Parts: sequence; structure tokens; C-alpha cells
Amino acid sequence: MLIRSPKDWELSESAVTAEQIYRLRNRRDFLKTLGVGLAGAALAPRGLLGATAGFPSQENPAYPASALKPTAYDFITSYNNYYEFGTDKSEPKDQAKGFKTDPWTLELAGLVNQPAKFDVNDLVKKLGGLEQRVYRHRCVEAWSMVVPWDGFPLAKLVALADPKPEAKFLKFSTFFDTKNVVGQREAILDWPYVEGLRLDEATNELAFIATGIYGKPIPNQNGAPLRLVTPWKYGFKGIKAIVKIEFTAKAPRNTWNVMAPQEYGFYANVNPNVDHPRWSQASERIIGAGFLGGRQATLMFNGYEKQVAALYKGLDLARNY
Ligand SMILES: Nc1nc2c(c(=O)[nH]1)N[C@H]1C(S)=C(S)[C@@H](COP(=O)(O)O)O[C@H]1N2
Ligand SMILES: [Mo]
Repeated sequence: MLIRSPKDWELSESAVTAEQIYRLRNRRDFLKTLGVGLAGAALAPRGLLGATAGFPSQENPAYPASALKPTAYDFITSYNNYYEFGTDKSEPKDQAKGFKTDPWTLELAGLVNQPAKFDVNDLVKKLGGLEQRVYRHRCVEAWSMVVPWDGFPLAKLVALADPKPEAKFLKFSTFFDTKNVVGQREAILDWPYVEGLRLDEATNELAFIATGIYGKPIPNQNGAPLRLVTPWKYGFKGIKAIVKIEFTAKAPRNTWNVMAPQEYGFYANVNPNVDHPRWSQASERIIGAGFLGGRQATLMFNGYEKQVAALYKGLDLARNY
């Protein structure tokens, strides 16, 4: 995201049609349109999709599609930041295609009573399936989408690991695979991509691990098979293809903070009042809203102030960006 800013013409608006706009009430029709549906997801060849357990998911009525207008599937899955598979927004869709994300193992480690390794499909079953939540998604580059995620609360995973009293933070890591992932053969970022949360952020009700989008397994370019979603924070906190979560006593560094500490902090809370050193964060471009149409004011904590403001009481948000 240091390299170039997104351009309006990278995606043709003709890619969006009324039929592609997701309507939760017509979920079955929508899945039919996509040609997937339940059976499709279950029978998908291993390696082409992420983890397939847990579908269909249960709508969480606290985060319905009726409250926000979901961005069209084509935009969510073709306009991506995923530097392991290219630095251009259009590249991950093609370049991540052949990457094998099923089977996949997640490791829980560090200051926990239950260190473990889980197959992702087994883990989803163990956690009791998937729920669907429609969340805002705001990148630090000042663009936004609305994504219907399928997944499970991160708090469930934390409970499974059973952190020791000394555990205060979570450190998340993506794979490091120079054999299969061309982008990682070059020092574009400090690989592997890592991210962190405070333990109380990780157990906030909003913190979510996504294994799906629009009711089917999450595509590789969006972070299959497991990807962090923290909707009150800038998108770079949402680390993709997680292989390990380590519980620590001290705050871990996160990749973008390591790359450019003056520009990207540990917290990365969406804040229209604290500008990025090189651009304003007061408003955002709505992806898929049209060439002229789409800007809106950015909301404090991306509109989730009620759920998360208490986490940052007394913290100077201009210093702790
Ligand atoms: N492993 C990894 N995770 C990542 C990134 C990345 O380059 N590598 N990019 C981040 C950034 S900057 C954003 S905005 C989101 C984009 O998620 P999306 O492509 O699903 O919209 O993923 C985040 N997670
Ligand atoms: Mo981002």
C-alpha cells in the first residue's frame, strides 16, 4: 500500500449488475446464481477452495445485510491487497489461484494452557459451525467496502487456547513459502506478514475469523482458509491465511508498523480525525459505487464506536494510531 494508490478505473463499473448485489433474503437464489450452493461447496475440489466445513452459515441477526448494502461479490474478490500474490489490486485473484489452502493447519501457541494444532475443517466443527456477519471494511488507503463474512468469533478460539494470566497479546502469522509463493521470494515486505491484537481486543464481540464470504468458502485472494476481521480497524490488521496464533506478554510488532512506523501503528483504529501523514482519513471511496458517485464520510471506529470505544478509554488516539 506504500507503492501506489488505488485508481477508479482499475475495475469497470459494468462488472456490477443489480443481480450481483447480494440480498440476504434471497440467499438461496443468490447461491444458485453463483452456481455454487451447498452441494457445490461440499464437492469443490480440495485445494481450489478454502476450508469447506460449516456451510451454510447461520445469519447473526446483530449484523444483518439489511443494515448495510453489501458490495458486489466481484468487487470483493477482484480488488485485493495481498502482497504475497502481487502488489497490484488485480493480481491476487489470479496469482493466488493455485495456492493450496485445504488441508490447512492452525497452531495455537505461547502463553496458553492448551497449545494445539488444528485442521481447519475439524476446528470449525469443534467450534460449532459458522455464522454470517455483514461488516464494513475500511482500508487505510481510504477506500471501503461492505462484506458479508462467514466465520466464527475470535473469542471462541481464545477460549479454546485458554490463555494464562500472563498472556496480554495475540500475535498472528501468515505462511512463509518461497517455494510456492513467488511474491515471498522478494523482500517486498518483511515476511511472513504478522499482526497483533491486545487480548481484550481479541475477545471483543466484533473480532472475527472469516472462513467464507457470501455464504461460501473464502477465496484464496481474500485470505483462505482463515483470515482475521476487525471491522473497527484499518484493513491491514485483517491478516490473511493465518498459520499461527501465539499468545504473548509483550506487544508484537506488526508488518506495516515495521515497514513504516510513522505511517502505520499497532492499533490502526479507523479514525477520521487522525490523518495518515500523506493523505486525509476524513472520507473514503466506496468500491463499486461508480466512477463519480462514491465517497462517504469515514466514521469513528468505522461506525463501531458503541462496541469498542471502551477499549481505548484514556488512550491518546493521535499518538496511538
Ligand atoms: N497476509 C496478508 N494479509 C493481508 C494483507 C497482505 O498483504 N498480506 N493486506 C492487508 C490489507 S492492507 C488489507 S486492506 C486487507 C484486504 O483484504 P481484502 O483483499 O479481502 O479486501 O488484507 C490485509 N491482510
Ligand atoms: Mo489496507
